[in-house]
Amino acid sequence: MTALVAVAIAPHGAAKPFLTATNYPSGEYPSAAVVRDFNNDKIADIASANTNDGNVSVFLGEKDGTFGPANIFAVGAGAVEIASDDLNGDGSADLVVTDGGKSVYIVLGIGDGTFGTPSAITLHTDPIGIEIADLNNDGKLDLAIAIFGPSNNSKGEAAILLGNGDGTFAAPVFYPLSHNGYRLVATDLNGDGKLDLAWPFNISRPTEIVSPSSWGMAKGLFSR
Ligand SMILES: [Ca+2]
Ligand SMILES: [Ca+2]
Ligand SMILES: [Ca+2]
Repeated sequence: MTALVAVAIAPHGAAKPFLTATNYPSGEYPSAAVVRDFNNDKIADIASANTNDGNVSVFLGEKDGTFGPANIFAVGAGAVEIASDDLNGDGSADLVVTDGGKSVYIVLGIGDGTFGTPSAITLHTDPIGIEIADLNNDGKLDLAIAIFGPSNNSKGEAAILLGNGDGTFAAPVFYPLSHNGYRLVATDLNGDGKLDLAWPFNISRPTEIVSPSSWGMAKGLFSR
């Protein structure tokens, strides 16, 4: 078991201008985390994806900025990325987890900090980065998943899964990317009111990460 590191910011004017870290035990290799209010008490909570254990640790926030012990539940063979939003519109935050293998897991929140049984969506290879957004402007949240190819020099894909508004999704549609990439973001890049996708390229191509002009931009992707 390894630790998810949470930081407490030193009070304004405090003598030490450093952050103080508190370690909260999580699952093995917590590779990603998301902050959201999972028990609807208006206090931020943390959920971490624990890669090697294939589970998620949920830490409920306390009023004093500390967190309770992890509530851990299994998702699959791995858990490499995690994102959260209210996928079914019931007012409680839900989770999306990728396993880096072949699956994306949808985990609906109960609203008290616990979660239902994960449901798996199978993709053909290596789903990693997750973006939750209403990509087609129908008022229902959709998923864009960064599909990492079988090697660093492979070309990746974006998998688009349109939401049904109830926590289920239509079959994925795959769009080939010009290069590989771990993550993607959805934002309106050309100001036409429609979300576009952008992704930094593979870490083996560092100059393309630091220069925004070299990001792969999918303007008009969804009109193809
Ligand atoms: Ca909370
Ligand atoms: Ca929900
Ligand atoms: Ca939608």
